[in-house]
Amino acid sequence: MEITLVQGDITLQEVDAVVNAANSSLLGGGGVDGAIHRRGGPAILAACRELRASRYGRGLPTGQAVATTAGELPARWVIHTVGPVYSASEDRSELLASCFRESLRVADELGAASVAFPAVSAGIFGWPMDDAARIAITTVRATSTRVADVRFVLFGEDAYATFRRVLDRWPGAG
Ligand code: AR6
Repeated sequence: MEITLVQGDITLQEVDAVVNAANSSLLGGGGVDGAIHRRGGPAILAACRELRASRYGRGLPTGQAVATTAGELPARWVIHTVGPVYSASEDRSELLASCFRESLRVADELGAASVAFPAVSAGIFGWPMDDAARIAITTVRATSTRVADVRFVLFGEDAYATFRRVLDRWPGAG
C-alpha cells in the first residue's frame, strides 16, 4: 500500500472512494461533510436517508463506516464514517482508529483500490491535529487491506505539514 499526502479539497479527488467525516445522523453537517454533500449533490443525501430508514434507524455508531453513491463527485463511492468528539479526560483514540479500519474494510468490500481520507475528527470534533495524524497513519499502516492507494487530503498548510511530519516519523513499509 502506498500512502500519499495531498493538500487540498477532498471533493475534487479522483479516487474510487472518498471518506466523509460524518456524524451519526448521516444527514449532513459542516466541514468535509457539508462540502461532500454540496458538491456531490442530492443523490448522496437520498442514499443516506435510505440507510437511516433501513439499517441505521438510531444513526451510524461512532467508529463505524458505511458506503453510498458519490453522486456527482469524481469518485465512485463515499464512505461515511463517524469520528469521536475529542475529549481531554477520556481516551477515545480506539474509536478514531476504528474509523480508518472500518472505512478500509468497507473499501475492500466495494473493491475500491484508491481511497481518500480527510483528517477525521480534527475539525469540528476538536481532535488535536498531530494526534489525529498519528492515529490515522499508524492505523492505516497496520491494517491489512487490498486498497493500494491511500491518500490523506488535508485542508491547509498546517494540517499538511503535521501529516508530513508524522508520516516521515512512521514511514512503515511499502
Ligand atoms: N477537504 C479536505 N479537508 C477538509 C475539507 C475539504 N473540503 N473541509 C474541511 N476539511 P471536519 P470532524 C478539514 O470538521 O472534525 C460535520 O458537521 C478540516 O479543516 O469536517 O470529524 C459533521 O457532520 C479538518 O482538518 O470533521 C460532523 O458533525 C478535517 O477536514 C462533524 O463536522 C475534519 O474536519 C465532524 O467533525
